[in-house]
Amino acid sequence: MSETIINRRQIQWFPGHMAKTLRLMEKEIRNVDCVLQILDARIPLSSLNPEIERITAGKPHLYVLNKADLADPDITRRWLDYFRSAGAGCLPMDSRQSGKAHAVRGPIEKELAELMQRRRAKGMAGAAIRVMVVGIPNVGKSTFINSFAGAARAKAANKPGVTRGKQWISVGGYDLLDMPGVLWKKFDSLETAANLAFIGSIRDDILDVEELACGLLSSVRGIYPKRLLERYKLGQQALELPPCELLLAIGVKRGMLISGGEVDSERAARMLVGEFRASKWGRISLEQPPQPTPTQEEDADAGQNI
Ligand SMILES: Nc1nc2c(ncn2[C@@H]2O[C@H](COP(=O)(O)OP(=O)(O)OP(=O)(O)O)[C@@H](O)[C@H]2O)c(=O)[nH]1
Ligand SMILES: [Mg+2]
Repeated sequence: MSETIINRRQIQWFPGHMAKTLRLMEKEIRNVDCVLQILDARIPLSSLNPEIERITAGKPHLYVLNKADLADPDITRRWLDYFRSAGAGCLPMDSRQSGKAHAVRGPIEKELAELMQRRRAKGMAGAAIRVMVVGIPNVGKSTFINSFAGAARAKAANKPGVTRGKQWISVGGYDLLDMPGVLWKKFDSLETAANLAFIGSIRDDILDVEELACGLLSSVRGIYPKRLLERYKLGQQALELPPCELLLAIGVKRGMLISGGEVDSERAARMLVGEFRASKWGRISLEQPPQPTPTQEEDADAGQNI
């Protein structure tokens, strides 16, 4: 993966307002009963923010694999197993469906059973459950809250950085705290950075769109080669091309030429990234759960067969 996906000019995916959000989170965490970390179902690990993990570690935690409608359903099932086998509450979600977010009520109330029991004993059974909704930018936190509320109570739009301050939204015995999206300072790998860029969590204006498109092609052709060939009516041999030549071949197929017959590679790149994000390539997961490591018994069994 190229290092230039994030424009060399200025690596500014962690602007001042994100540091401010982390400080706000540190303060507000004391005022909530539990945390919902919204992940992107297409990249559950790349979208899991280690800073959020650190700040929210002391509170009951539930993971929501949002935009599951865009992800490969088989891989999402494997991710659910992965989180659950690690003892973490986790459920898939399409937050664009009004009311669907109510699916978190059961798992939250199970997680908070003791707290609710204590409240009942004190005659405070009616007290609202306070939930902090956190995650990376553009992952769908505000849309999730709107789905829970059954109405457009929080501002949501398809670009990172829409929510700028905290907002409490009260609905049906719950107080939900909407927070601005936040990334972290140092990504552990270029792959993580690229995945976050592909799904639109890093502002596009600091990204090089052609590098972004080439990176996306490089990633997707390894996992879903047929989808690309079918969508852009390419022959099998196109898969042998380096990603940036594949981008040009797609530009030619789409008639995106400039004077002199050259391909308008920037336009082709924008089209590609836009089509991926709009799910025109079908339901795609860019990340798969790590393979389970064999247990010691399995190792021993395997040893007996040698
Ligand atoms: N397909 C699909 N789109 C979703 C889903 N949830 C949210 N979206 C879309 O994702 C975009 C971002 O949604 P927001 O709710 O504004 O995201 P956010 O996490 O609040 O973003 P910031 O406030 O910028 O951090 C919008 O275009 C939503 O319609 C989902 O489950 N499926
Ligand atoms: Mg928001």
